[in-house]
Amino acid sequence: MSSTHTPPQTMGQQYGRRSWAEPWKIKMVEPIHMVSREERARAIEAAGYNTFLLRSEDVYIDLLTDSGTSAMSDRQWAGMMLGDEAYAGSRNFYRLEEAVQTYYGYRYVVPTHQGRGAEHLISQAVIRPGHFIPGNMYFTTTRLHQELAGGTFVDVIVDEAHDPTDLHPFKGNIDLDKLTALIERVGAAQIPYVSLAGTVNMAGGQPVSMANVRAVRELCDRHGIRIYLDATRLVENAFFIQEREEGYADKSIAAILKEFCSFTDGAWMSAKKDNLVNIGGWLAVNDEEVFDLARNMVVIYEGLHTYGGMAGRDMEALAIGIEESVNDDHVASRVGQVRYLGDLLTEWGIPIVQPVGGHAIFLDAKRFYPHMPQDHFPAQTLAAELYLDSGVRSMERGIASAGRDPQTGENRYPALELTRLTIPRRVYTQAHMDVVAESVKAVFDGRATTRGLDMVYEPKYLRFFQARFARR
Ligand code: P70
Repeated sequence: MSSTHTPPQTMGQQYGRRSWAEPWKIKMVEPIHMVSREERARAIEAAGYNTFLLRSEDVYIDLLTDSGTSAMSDRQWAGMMLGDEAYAGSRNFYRLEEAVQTYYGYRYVVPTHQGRGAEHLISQAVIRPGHFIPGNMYFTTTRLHQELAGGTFVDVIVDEAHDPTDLHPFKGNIDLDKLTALIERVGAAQIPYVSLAGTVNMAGGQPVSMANVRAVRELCDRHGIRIYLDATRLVENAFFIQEREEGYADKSIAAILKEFCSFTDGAWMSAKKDNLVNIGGWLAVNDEEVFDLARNMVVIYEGLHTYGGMAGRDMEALAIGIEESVNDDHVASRVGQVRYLGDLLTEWGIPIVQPVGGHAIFLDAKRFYPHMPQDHFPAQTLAAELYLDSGVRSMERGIASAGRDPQTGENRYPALELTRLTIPRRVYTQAHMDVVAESVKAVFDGRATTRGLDMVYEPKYLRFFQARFARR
Protein backbone atom coordinates (compact mmCIF):
# COMPACT_ATOMS: atom_id res chain seq x y z
CA MET A 1 0.00 0.00 0.00
CA SER A 2 1.42 3.42 -0.91
CA SER A 3 2.00 5.99 1.79
CA THR A 4 -0.64 8.28 0.24
CA HIS A 5 -3.41 5.77 0.97
CA THR A 6 -6.13 7.20 3.22
CA PRO A 7 -8.14 4.58 5.07
CA PRO A 8 -11.88 4.66 4.34
CA GLN A 9 -14.04 6.32 6.97
CA THR A 10 -17.51 5.58 8.21
CA MET A 11 -20.08 8.35 7.92
CA GLY A 12 -19.79 9.13 11.61
CA GLN A 13 -16.02 9.44 11.39
CA GLN A 14 -16.32 11.82 8.44
CA TYR A 15 -18.42 14.08 10.62
CA GLY A 16 -16.29 13.60 13.74
CA ARG A 17 -18.96 11.76 15.72
CA ARG A 18 -20.08 8.20 16.44
CA SER A 19 -22.23 6.61 13.72
CA TRP A 20 -25.87 5.86 14.34
CA ALA A 21 -28.03 3.15 12.76
CA GLU A 22 -31.68 2.42 12.13
CA PRO A 23 -33.66 1.19 15.19
CA TRP A 24 -34.75 -2.00 13.36
CA LYS A 25 -33.40 -5.01 11.54
CA ILE A 26 -34.75 -6.52 8.33
CA LYS A 27 -36.95 -9.60 8.63
CA MET A 28 -38.31 -9.94 5.09
CA VAL A 29 -36.89 -8.71 1.79
CA GLU A 30 -38.35 -7.80 -1.59
CA PRO A 31 -35.93 -8.33 -4.50
CA ILE A 32 -35.33 -5.40 -6.84
CA HIS A 33 -33.23 -5.22 -9.98
CA MET A 34 -32.03 -2.69 -12.50
CA VAL A 35 -33.24 -3.00 -16.09
CA SER A 36 -30.86 -2.27 -18.98
CA ARG A 37 -30.30 1.20 -20.41
CA GLU A 38 -32.15 0.20 -23.62
CA GLU A 39 -35.13 -1.01 -21.62
CA ARG A 40 -35.14 2.19 -19.56
CA ALA A 41 -35.09 4.31 -22.71
CA ARG A 42 -38.03 2.33 -24.09
CA ALA A 43 -39.92 2.47 -20.80
CA ILE A 44 -39.63 6.23 -20.26
CA GLU A 45 -40.66 6.96 -23.84
CA ALA A 46 -43.65 4.63 -23.51
CA ALA A 47 -44.51 6.48 -20.27
CA GLY A 48 -44.58 9.82 -22.09
CA TYR A 49 -41.61 10.98 -19.98
CA ASN A 50 -43.89 10.99 -16.94
CA THR A 51 -42.55 8.90 -14.04
CA PHE A 52 -46.14 8.37 -12.78
CA LEU A 53 -46.76 6.32 -15.94
CA LEU A 54 -43.81 3.95 -15.53
CA ARG A 55 -44.45 0.38 -14.45
CA SER A 56 -42.82 -0.21 -11.08
CA GLU A 57 -41.22 -3.39 -12.49
CA ASP A 58 -39.09 -1.12 -14.67
CA VAL A 59 -37.90 0.89 -11.65
CA TYR A 60 -34.77 0.07 -9.63
CA ILE A 61 -34.92 2.40 -6.61
CA ASP A 62 -38.37 3.93 -6.25
CA LEU A 63 -38.28 7.44 -4.81
CA LEU A 64 -41.51 8.57 -6.45
CA THR A 65 -43.18 9.05 -3.11
CA ASP A 66 -43.12 8.24 0.59
CA SER A 67 -46.87 7.65 0.35
CA GLY A 68 -48.02 4.12 1.12
CA THR A 69 -44.51 2.87 0.38
CA SER A 70 -43.23 2.43 3.93
CA ALA A 71 -42.39 -0.96 5.41
CA MET A 72 -44.77 -2.10 8.11
CA SER A 73 -43.36 -3.60 11.29
CA ASP A 74 -43.82 -7.16 12.52
CA ARG A 75 -46.31 -5.77 15.05
CA GLN A 76 -48.33 -4.14 12.29
CA TRP A 77 -48.38 -7.34 10.23
CA ALA A 78 -49.47 -9.25 13.31
CA GLY A 79 -52.21 -6.65 13.77
CA MET A 80 -53.44 -7.37 10.23
CA MET A 81 -54.44 -10.83 11.49
CA LEU A 82 -56.68 -9.21 14.07
CA GLY A 83 -58.88 -7.55 11.47
CA ASP A 84 -62.52 -7.46 12.49
CA GLU A 85 -64.20 -7.22 9.09
CA ALA A 86 -67.64 -6.35 10.41
CA TYR A 87 -69.44 -3.81 8.22
CA ALA A 88 -70.44 -1.80 11.27
CA GLY A 89 -68.72 -1.17 14.58
CA SER A 90 -65.44 -2.99 13.87
CA ARG A 91 -63.27 -3.32 16.95
CA ASN A 92 -60.34 -2.01 14.90
CA PHE A 93 -62.13 1.29 14.33
CA TYR A 94 -62.33 1.93 18.07
CA ARG A 95 -58.60 1.17 18.36
CA LEU A 96 -57.92 3.67 15.59
CA GLU A 97 -60.20 6.28 17.14
CA GLU A 98 -58.42 5.91 20.46
CA ALA A 99 -54.97 6.15 18.87
CA VAL A 100 -55.88 9.41 17.08
CA GLN A 101 -57.41 10.83 20.26
CA THR A 102 -54.38 9.81 22.33
CA TYR A 103 -51.60 11.01 20.03
CA TYR A 104 -53.22 13.91 18.16
CA GLY A 105 -55.66 14.94 20.85
CA TYR A 106 -58.78 15.62 18.77
CA ARG A 107 -62.21 14.62 19.99
CA TYR A 108 -63.98 13.13 16.95
CA VAL A 109 -62.56 10.82 14.27
CA VAL A 110 -63.88 9.95 10.80
CA PRO A 111 -61.96 7.25 8.88
CA THR A 112 -61.30 7.71 5.15
CA HIS A 113 -59.62 5.64 2.44
CA GLN A 114 -56.69 8.11 2.24
CA GLY A 115 -55.85 11.78 2.68
CA ARG A 116 -57.80 13.23 -0.22
CA GLY A 117 -60.96 11.51 1.03
CA ALA A 118 -60.60 13.51 4.25
CA GLU A 119 -59.79 16.69 2.29
CA HIS A 120 -62.99 16.20 0.34
CA LEU A 121 -65.08 15.85 3.50
CA ILE A 122 -63.67 18.87 5.34
CA SER A 123 -63.82 21.04 2.20
CA GLN A 124 -67.45 20.17 1.47
CA ALA A 125 -68.40 20.52 5.15
CA VAL A 126 -67.14 24.05 5.73
CA ILE A 127 -66.31 25.83 2.42
CA ARG A 128 -68.99 27.82 0.57
CA PRO A 129 -68.71 29.48 -2.88
CA GLY A 130 -66.85 32.78 -2.54
CA HIS A 131 -64.81 31.69 0.48
CA PHE A 132 -61.06 32.24 0.74
CA ILE A 133 -58.77 29.65 2.31
CA PRO A 134 -55.36 30.95 3.37
CA GLY A 135 -52.62 28.36 3.72
CA ASN A 136 -48.87 27.81 4.00
CA MET A 137 -48.30 26.99 0.33
CA TYR A 138 -50.68 24.97 -1.78
CA PHE A 139 -50.78 21.22 -1.99
CA THR A 140 -52.18 19.79 -5.24
CA THR A 141 -55.07 17.66 -3.95
CA THR A 142 -55.81 19.94 -0.98
CA ARG A 143 -56.20 23.04 -3.16
CA LEU A 144 -58.27 21.22 -5.76
CA HIS A 145 -60.77 20.06 -3.12
CA GLN A 146 -60.94 23.61 -1.76
CA GLU A 147 -61.59 24.93 -5.29
CA LEU A 148 -64.17 22.24 -6.09
CA ALA A 149 -66.07 23.35 -2.97
CA GLY A 150 -66.15 26.92 -4.35
CA GLY A 151 -63.21 28.35 -2.43
CA THR A 152 -60.10 30.22 -3.51
CA PHE A 153 -56.76 29.24 -2.00
CA VAL A 154 -54.49 32.12 -0.93
CA ASP A 155 -50.81 31.46 -0.22
CA VAL A 156 -49.72 33.13 3.05
CA ILE A 157 -46.46 31.28 3.65
CA VAL A 158 -43.35 33.32 4.56
CA ASP A 159 -41.41 34.62 1.53
CA GLU A 160 -38.36 32.55 2.49
CA ALA A 161 -40.26 29.38 1.51
CA HIS A 162 -40.13 30.37 -2.15
CA ASP A 163 -36.34 30.72 -2.11
CA PRO A 164 -34.60 27.31 -2.25
CA THR A 165 -31.33 28.76 -0.92
CA ASP A 166 -32.70 30.55 2.15
CA LEU A 167 -31.65 28.80 5.37
CA HIS A 168 -34.56 29.93 7.58
CA PRO A 169 -35.11 27.08 10.09
CA PHE A 170 -38.92 27.24 9.80
CA LYS A 171 -39.66 27.95 6.16
CA GLY A 172 -43.14 26.47 6.56
CA ASN A 173 -44.30 29.33 8.80
CA ILE A 174 -47.33 31.44 8.03
CA ASP A 175 -46.59 35.12 7.43
CA LEU A 176 -48.90 36.82 9.94
CA ASP A 177 -48.88 40.08 7.95
CA LYS A 178 -50.07 38.29 4.81
CA LEU A 179 -52.80 36.55 6.81
CA THR A 180 -53.87 39.81 8.47
CA ALA A 181 -53.96 41.55 5.08
CA LEU A 182 -56.25 38.85 3.70
CA ILE A 183 -58.58 39.08 6.71
CA GLU A 184 -58.77 42.87 6.24
CA ARG A 185 -59.35 42.55 2.49
CA VAL A 186 -62.10 39.90 2.42
CA GLY A 187 -63.39 39.87 6.01
CA ALA A 188 -63.15 37.05 8.56
CA ALA A 189 -66.64 35.79 7.66
CA GLN A 190 -65.36 34.79 4.22
CA ILE A 191 -62.56 32.66 5.68
CA PRO A 192 -63.87 29.29 6.90
CA TYR A 193 -60.46 28.18 8.15
CA VAL A 194 -56.73 28.54 7.85
CA SER A 195 -55.25 25.55 6.04
CA LEU A 196 -52.02 24.79 7.88
CA ALA A 197 -49.68 21.97 6.79
CA GLY A 198 -47.08 20.49 9.11
CA THR A 199 -43.86 20.21 7.10
CA VAL A 200 -44.79 21.81 3.82
CA ASN A 201 -44.48 19.28 1.03
CA MET A 202 -44.25 21.64 -1.95
CA ALA A 203 -41.72 23.89 -0.18
CA GLY A 204 -39.34 20.97 0.32
CA GLY A 205 -40.63 19.41 3.54
CA GLN A 206 -40.13 22.60 5.54
CA PRO A 207 -41.41 22.82 9.14
CA VAL A 208 -43.68 25.21 11.02
CA SER A 209 -42.52 26.39 14.44
CA MET A 210 -44.54 26.05 17.62
CA ALA A 211 -44.27 29.81 18.08
CA ASN A 212 -45.85 30.30 14.67
CA VAL A 213 -48.85 28.01 15.22
CA ARG A 214 -49.37 29.65 18.61
CA ALA A 215 -49.35 33.11 17.03
CA VAL A 216 -51.68 32.03 14.21
CA ARG A 217 -54.05 30.68 16.87
CA GLU A 218 -54.07 34.01 18.71
CA LEU A 219 -54.76 35.91 15.49
CA CYS A 220 -57.52 33.50 14.45
CA ASP A 221 -59.12 33.65 17.89
CA ARG A 222 -59.41 37.42 17.58
CA HIS A 223 -61.36 36.95 14.34
CA GLY A 224 -63.25 33.75 15.09
CA ILE A 225 -61.49 31.76 12.35
CA ARG A 226 -60.80 28.04 12.67
CA ILE A 227 -57.48 26.33 11.92
CA TYR A 228 -57.44 22.93 10.24
CA LEU A 229 -54.22 21.09 9.90
CA ASP A 230 -52.83 18.84 7.21
CA ALA A 231 -51.20 16.40 9.65
CA THR A 232 -49.76 14.16 6.92
CA ARG A 233 -46.12 14.74 7.96
CA LEU A 234 -46.59 16.46 11.32
CA VAL A 235 -44.48 13.88 13.17
CA GLU A 236 -41.54 15.01 11.05
CA ASN A 237 -42.45 18.61 11.83
CA ALA A 238 -42.25 17.73 15.53
CA PHE A 239 -38.70 16.46 14.99
CA PHE A 240 -37.58 19.82 13.61
CA ILE A 241 -39.18 21.64 16.55
CA GLN A 242 -37.33 19.32 18.93
CA GLU A 243 -34.09 20.00 17.07
CA ARG A 244 -34.37 23.72 16.37
CA GLU A 245 -36.81 25.50 18.66
CA GLU A 246 -35.79 26.75 22.07
CA GLY A 247 -37.35 24.87 24.96
CA TYR A 248 -38.17 21.68 23.03
CA ALA A 249 -34.88 19.73 23.03
CA ASP A 250 -35.93 17.65 26.04
CA LYS A 251 -39.55 17.09 24.98
CA SER A 252 -40.58 13.90 23.23
CA ILE A 253 -41.88 13.83 19.66
CA ALA A 254 -45.19 12.60 21.08
CA ALA A 255 -45.48 15.58 23.46
CA ILE A 256 -44.55 18.08 20.74
CA LEU A 257 -47.02 16.54 18.29
CA LYS A 258 -49.87 16.83 20.75
CA GLU A 259 -48.99 20.36 21.79
CA PHE A 260 -48.93 21.45 18.14
CA CYS A 261 -52.34 19.93 17.46
CA SER A 262 -53.77 21.63 20.55
CA PHE A 263 -53.54 24.99 18.73
CA THR A 264 -55.78 23.72 15.92
CA ASP A 265 -59.42 22.71 15.56
CA GLY A 266 -58.90 19.51 13.63
CA ALA A 267 -56.81 17.75 11.03
CA TRP A 268 -56.96 15.67 7.90
CA MET A 269 -54.45 12.91 7.46
CA SER A 270 -52.92 10.87 4.70
CA ALA A 271 -51.95 7.98 6.98
CA LYS A 272 -49.84 6.58 4.14
CA LYS A 273 -46.97 8.83 5.25
CA ASP A 274 -46.17 9.45 8.95
CA ASN A 275 -48.57 6.76 10.13
CA LEU A 276 -46.67 3.95 8.38
CA VAL A 277 -49.43 2.17 6.48
CA ASN A 278 -49.87 1.30 2.83
CA ILE A 279 -53.39 2.73 2.67
CA GLY A 280 -55.60 4.79 4.97
CA GLY A 281 -56.54 8.21 6.22
CA TRP A 282 -58.65 10.07 8.70
CA LEU A 283 -60.32 13.35 9.53
CA ALA A 284 -60.43 14.46 13.16
CA VAL A 285 -62.15 17.54 14.57
CA ASN A 286 -63.18 19.02 17.90
CA ASP A 287 -66.36 20.71 16.69
CA GLU A 288 -69.38 18.43 17.02
CA GLU A 289 -71.32 20.14 14.24
CA VAL A 290 -68.50 19.73 11.72
CA PHE A 291 -68.09 16.13 12.86
CA ASP A 292 -71.78 15.42 12.30
CA LEU A 293 -71.58 16.79 8.76
CA ALA A 294 -68.41 14.87 7.92
CA ARG A 295 -69.66 11.66 9.47
CA ASN A 296 -72.82 11.92 7.45
CA MET A 297 -70.97 12.66 4.22
CA VAL A 298 -68.45 9.86 4.65
CA VAL A 299 -71.19 7.29 4.01
CA ILE A 300 -71.79 8.82 0.55
CA TYR A 301 -68.22 8.90 -0.64
CA GLU A 302 -66.07 6.52 1.40
CA GLY A 303 -68.01 3.92 3.38
CA LEU A 304 -69.71 3.56 6.74
CA HIS A 305 -68.39 5.89 9.45
CA THR A 306 -66.66 3.01 11.25
CA TYR A 307 -64.49 2.00 8.29
CA GLY A 308 -64.47 4.86 5.73
CA GLY A 309 -63.02 2.75 2.90
CA MET A 310 -60.51 0.79 4.96
CA ALA A 311 -60.64 -2.89 5.84
CA GLY A 312 -60.69 -3.70 9.56
CA ARG A 313 -57.13 -5.03 9.26
CA ASP A 314 -55.99 -1.76 7.69
CA MET A 315 -57.37 0.17 10.67
CA GLU A 316 -55.55 -2.12 13.10
CA ALA A 317 -52.24 -1.65 11.25
CA LEU A 318 -52.90 2.09 11.24
CA ALA A 319 -53.59 2.24 15.00
CA ILE A 320 -50.27 0.45 15.61
CA GLY A 321 -48.52 2.62 13.01
CA ILE A 322 -49.60 5.78 14.84
CA GLU A 323 -47.99 4.50 18.05
CA GLU A 324 -44.77 3.55 16.26
CA SER A 325 -44.57 6.78 14.30
CA VAL A 326 -43.96 8.93 17.38
CA ASN A 327 -40.98 6.88 18.58
CA ASP A 328 -38.08 9.34 18.89
CA ASP A 329 -35.41 6.95 17.53
CA HIS A 330 -37.58 6.13 14.53
CA VAL A 331 -38.10 9.76 13.57
CA ALA A 332 -34.44 10.67 14.10
CA SER A 333 -33.26 7.84 11.86
CA ARG A 334 -35.89 8.59 9.23
CA VAL A 335 -34.95 12.26 8.94
CA GLY A 336 -31.29 11.28 9.38
CA GLN A 337 -31.39 9.13 6.26
CA VAL A 338 -32.90 11.94 4.20
CA ARG A 339 -30.20 14.24 5.52
CA TYR A 340 -27.46 11.72 4.66
CA LEU A 341 -28.44 11.92 0.98
CA GLY A 342 -28.81 15.68 1.20
CA ASP A 343 -25.37 16.13 2.75
CA LEU A 344 -23.69 14.14 -0.03
CA LEU A 345 -25.36 16.22 -2.76
CA THR A 346 -24.67 19.48 -0.95
CA GLU A 347 -20.99 18.61 -0.55
CA TRP A 348 -20.80 17.91 -4.29
CA GLY A 349 -22.24 21.30 -5.17
CA ILE A 350 -25.53 20.01 -6.55
CA PRO A 351 -28.37 22.53 -6.16
CA ILE A 352 -31.02 21.26 -3.74
CA VAL A 353 -33.58 22.97 -1.52
CA GLN A 354 -31.96 24.02 1.75
CA PRO A 355 -32.31 23.27 4.58
CA VAL A 356 -33.02 19.60 3.83
CA GLY A 357 -36.56 18.76 4.91
CA GLY A 358 -38.14 15.70 6.48
CA HIS A 359 -39.24 13.35 3.73
CA ALA A 360 -37.32 14.08 0.56
CA ILE A 361 -34.49 15.78 -1.25
CA PHE A 362 -35.73 18.37 -3.70
CA LEU A 363 -33.39 19.03 -6.62
CA ASP A 364 -33.57 22.63 -7.77
CA ALA A 365 -34.21 22.13 -11.49
CA LYS A 366 -33.99 25.86 -12.28
CA ARG A 367 -30.38 25.95 -11.12
CA PHE A 368 -29.69 22.45 -12.46
CA TYR A 369 -30.74 23.50 -15.99
CA PRO A 370 -30.28 27.29 -16.06
CA HIS A 371 -30.48 27.24 -19.86
CA MET A 372 -33.97 25.69 -19.90
CA PRO A 373 -37.11 27.89 -19.85
CA GLN A 374 -39.78 26.80 -17.36
CA ASP A 375 -42.13 26.08 -20.30
CA HIS A 376 -39.79 23.25 -21.27
CA PHE A 377 -40.48 21.48 -17.94
CA PRO A 378 -37.01 21.37 -16.36
CA ALA A 379 -38.09 19.36 -13.30
CA GLN A 380 -39.99 16.84 -15.44
CA THR A 381 -36.93 16.57 -17.68
CA LEU A 382 -34.66 15.97 -14.70
CA ALA A 383 -36.91 13.18 -13.40
CA ALA A 384 -36.76 11.49 -16.82
CA GLU A 385 -32.97 11.88 -17.04
CA LEU A 386 -32.46 10.34 -13.60
CA TYR A 387 -34.58 7.37 -14.53
CA LEU A 388 -32.65 6.95 -17.76
CA ASP A 389 -29.33 7.08 -15.94
CA SER A 390 -30.02 4.56 -13.19
CA GLY A 391 -33.63 3.42 -12.97
CA VAL A 392 -34.19 5.73 -9.98
CA ARG A 393 -37.74 7.09 -10.02
CA SER A 394 -38.44 10.62 -8.77
CA MET A 395 -41.33 13.09 -9.16
CA GLU A 396 -41.83 16.50 -10.76
CA ARG A 397 -42.92 19.31 -8.40
CA GLY A 398 -42.87 22.34 -10.64
CA ILE A 399 -44.87 23.85 -13.46
CA ALA A 400 -46.63 20.61 -14.42
CA SER A 401 -47.77 20.09 -10.80
CA ALA A 402 -48.86 23.72 -10.42
CA GLY A 403 -51.43 23.35 -13.22
CA ARG A 404 -53.58 26.16 -14.56
CA ASP A 405 -55.43 28.98 -12.84
CA PRO A 406 -59.11 27.92 -12.80
CA GLN A 407 -60.27 31.49 -13.56
CA THR A 408 -57.92 32.45 -16.39
CA GLY A 409 -56.93 29.02 -17.69
CA GLU A 410 -53.33 30.21 -17.84
CA ASN A 411 -50.39 28.12 -16.66
CA ARG A 412 -49.26 28.89 -13.14
CA TYR A 413 -45.52 29.56 -12.95
CA PRO A 414 -44.37 28.51 -9.46
CA ALA A 415 -41.17 30.03 -8.08
CA LEU A 416 -40.04 26.53 -7.16
CA GLU A 417 -39.27 24.15 -10.02
CA LEU A 418 -38.23 20.98 -8.19
CA THR A 419 -37.61 17.29 -8.70
CA ARG A 420 -38.38 15.29 -5.58
CA LEU A 421 -36.41 12.27 -4.42
CA THR A 422 -38.79 10.96 -1.78
CA ILE A 423 -37.53 8.47 0.76
CA PRO A 424 -39.96 5.74 1.90
CA ARG A 425 -39.79 4.98 5.63
CA ARG A 426 -37.86 1.90 6.80
CA VAL A 427 -37.31 0.64 3.23
CA TYR A 428 -33.94 1.55 1.74
CA THR A 429 -30.39 1.39 3.12
CA GLN A 430 -27.46 3.77 3.09
CA ALA A 431 -26.06 1.85 0.09
CA HIS A 432 -29.22 2.70 -1.87
CA MET A 433 -28.71 6.35 -0.96
CA ASP A 434 -25.14 6.17 -2.29
CA VAL A 435 -26.35 4.77 -5.62
CA VAL A 436 -28.94 7.53 -5.86
CA ALA A 437 -26.41 10.25 -5.04
CA GLU A 438 -24.00 9.02 -7.70
CA SER A 439 -26.77 8.96 -10.29
CA VAL A 440 -27.78 12.54 -9.50
CA LYS A 441 -24.12 13.51 -9.89
CA ALA A 442 -23.89 11.76 -13.27
CA VAL A 443 -27.00 13.58 -14.53
CA PHE A 444 -25.64 16.85 -13.14
CA ASP A 445 -22.33 16.35 -14.96
CA GLY A 446 -24.23 15.83 -18.25
CA ARG A 447 -26.60 18.76 -17.76
CA ALA A 448 -25.20 21.18 -20.37
CA THR A 449 -26.51 19.20 -23.34
CA THR A 450 -29.89 18.21 -21.86
CA ARG A 451 -32.95 19.44 -23.76
CA GLY A 452 -36.41 19.91 -22.28
CA LEU A 453 -39.86 18.48 -22.97
CA ASP A 454 -43.17 19.51 -24.54
CA MET A 455 -46.50 18.52 -22.99
CA VAL A 456 -48.42 16.59 -25.65
CA TYR A 457 -51.39 15.42 -23.57
CA GLU A 458 -52.90 17.40 -20.70
CA PRO A 459 -55.71 16.06 -18.49
CA LYS A 460 -58.09 18.54 -16.87
CA TYR A 461 -57.56 17.69 -13.18
CA LEU A 462 -54.18 17.18 -11.42
CA ARG A 463 -52.53 17.02 -14.82
CA PHE A 464 -49.10 15.93 -13.55
CA PHE A 465 -50.39 12.42 -12.73
CA GLN A 466 -51.35 11.51 -16.29
CA ALA A 467 -49.83 14.13 -18.64
CA ARG A 468 -47.63 12.94 -21.48
CA PHE A 469 -44.53 14.63 -22.79
CA ALA A 470 -42.23 14.36 -25.80
CA ARG A 471 -38.62 15.35 -26.20
CA ARG A 472 -38.05 18.76 -27.76
C1 P70 B 1 -47.08 12.56 -2.08
C2 P70 B 1 -48.48 12.12 -1.74
C3 P70 B 1 -50.26 13.25 -0.57
C4 P70 B 1 -50.71 14.30 0.31
C5 P70 B 1 -49.79 15.19 0.92
C6 P70 B 1 -50.26 16.23 1.73
C7 P70 B 1 -49.32 17.19 2.37
C8 P70 B 1 -52.46 15.53 1.37
C9 P70 B 1 -52.07 14.49 0.54
C10 P70 B 1 -53.11 13.62 -0.07
C11 P70 B 1 -49.25 11.58 -2.94
C12 P70 B 1 -49.40 12.60 -4.01
C13 P70 B 1 -50.55 13.37 -4.08
C14 P70 B 1 -50.67 14.34 -5.05
C15 P70 B 1 -49.63 14.54 -5.93
C16 P70 B 1 -48.51 13.76 -5.89
C17 P70 B 1 -48.40 12.79 -4.93
N1 P70 B 1 -49.11 13.21 -1.06
N2 P70 B 1 -51.58 16.36 1.92
O1 P70 B 1 -46.41 11.79 -2.78
O2 P70 B 1 -53.12 12.38 0.54
O3 P70 B 1 -52.41 10.82 -1.28
O4 P70 B 1 -53.44 9.99 0.84
O5 P70 B 1 -54.82 11.15 -0.82
O6 P70 B 1 -48.47 15.08 0.71
O7 P70 B 1 -46.63 13.62 -1.63
P1 P70 B 1 -53.47 11.02 -0.23
